Amino acid sequence: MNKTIATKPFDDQKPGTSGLRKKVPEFQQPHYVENFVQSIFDALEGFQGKTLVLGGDGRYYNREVVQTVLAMAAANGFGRVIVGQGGILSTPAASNVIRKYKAFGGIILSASHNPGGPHGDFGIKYNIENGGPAPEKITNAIYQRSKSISRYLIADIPAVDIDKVGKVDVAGMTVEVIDSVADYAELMESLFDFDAIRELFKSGFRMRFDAMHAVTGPYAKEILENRLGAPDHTARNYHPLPDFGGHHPDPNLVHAKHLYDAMMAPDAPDFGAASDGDGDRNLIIGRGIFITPSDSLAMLAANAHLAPGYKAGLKGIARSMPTSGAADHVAAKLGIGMYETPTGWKFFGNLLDAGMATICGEESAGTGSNHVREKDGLWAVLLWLNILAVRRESVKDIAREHWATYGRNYYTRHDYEEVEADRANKMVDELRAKLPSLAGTTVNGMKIEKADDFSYHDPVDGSQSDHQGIRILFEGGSRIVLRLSGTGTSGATVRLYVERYEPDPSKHDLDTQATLADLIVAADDIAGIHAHTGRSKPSVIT
Ligand code: VG1
Ligand code: CO
Repeated sequence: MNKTIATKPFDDQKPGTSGLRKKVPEFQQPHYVENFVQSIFDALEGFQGKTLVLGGDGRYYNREVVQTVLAMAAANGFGRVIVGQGGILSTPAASNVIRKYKAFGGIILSASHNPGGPHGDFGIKYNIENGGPAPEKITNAIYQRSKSISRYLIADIPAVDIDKVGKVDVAGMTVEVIDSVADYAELMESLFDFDAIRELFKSGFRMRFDAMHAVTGPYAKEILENRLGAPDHTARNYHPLPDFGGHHPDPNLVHAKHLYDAMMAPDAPDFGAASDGDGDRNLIIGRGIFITPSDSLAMLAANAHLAPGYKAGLKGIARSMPTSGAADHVAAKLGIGMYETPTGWKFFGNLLDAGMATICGEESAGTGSNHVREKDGLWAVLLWLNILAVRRESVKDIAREHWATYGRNYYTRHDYEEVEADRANKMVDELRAKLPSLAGTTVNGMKIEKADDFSYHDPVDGSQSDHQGIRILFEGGSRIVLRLSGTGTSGATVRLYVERYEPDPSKHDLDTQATLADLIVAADDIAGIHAHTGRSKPSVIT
């Protein structure tokens, strides 16, 4: 039986860079989840009788919310829900399932790289029929709806068994529980030369993949060890845990420091990688060398034709604005289009759908292609493996040769986390007010060529997104970018992105922080980061 429950709006259900993210106790408030899910459904049209895909990264509260969404999808008139077994689907796997089974859309339960557990973070995100995150037009409609919602619809049903693969009828709707890994593994086999990678492992090549107790564990175990023959223990921390073992499932040099240290040791394996909570990010470290995500995007783009799925070449490359320009040099050499979008994967969807871009990436360890409409951590790892299997060179040699060919974009990001929101906003407001007067001035010995607040005009649907990050461009091509995070759940996170291009191969072995020190000082001179935030140094440097 379907019930209509009266409710009152919450005023804070505005989706951020990637869905609605809040602390678990906030999601546990009565009606909080239901209001947001109903707001999603109310913002959509034409899903009666159609299919919804549902899954999450297995974090705390995942299983409870899966049941709520099932009961609400039935009451709202969906014909079928495809659920990952145990409520598990990595974000890229969910994107694939939406596309493969021609679903109307999907709900992904994840707060990605944010910590989990009873006091950690939870998140809900809606993806559209192309498998990608809902564009701003829809996320804005969801938010508007959440501010006026007065009722939600829910079926009065017992909990559905989501642990057994198979189909059941639930209040007139079909619930189809699928193996969480199989479709994704099959897709990866269609893109990469698994025989060549198997040979690579047979030759004694060793890798370490750290799933960080998050969703990629079962995917990595199946693909790397079972299908590609990598030895046992290649996948580490591969049991997904609701609280990620108490760790922060963000594969960066702070939270995956153990992997970094192992890769810098004398007995390091050939290749190291890690992924985040929901499986869409990747960290790539060769023996003795960390590859920045921006460089990884450029190196993957330059070598993608070595993998069967990309042997016809790339149509174009897209990167988010704060991502370094390393990939731009590759696009220029290949003579293909290069697109610069705001932060967040939702902005790549149109370019991928229109066939304008084949590979996309973000500096935040996100890389992906037109095979799905999300960034994809294991995909990036497998593309690296395919390239290594063909080239049979070390990661370090590949990087060196890449920089010698294209020049090196030294790059770092400094995050100031959990800053008081008022102080962070004041800093950005003051900086914005200063922008028109900056061009032509000299800061810390460097001349500013241009300063603006990035606006994106989508070339496919013509939509406009303003205030996407402040850019200060110096003469000679160096730049600093500053923006506030849209994924945090407490206070504000200030992100400072710093970049300098170095064409001279004799200067490709320098320390990144030292090389960028003058720009980092300039950034503080211009924005007053330390004075405004009250912090003397960043919380995370990547
Ligand atoms: C961050 C990253 C951004 C990424 C987003 C979602 O956003 O900077 O590049 O797309 O997280 O990644 P923000 O607004 O905090 O800078 V994930 O792995 O949450 O899906
Ligand atoms: Co993620």
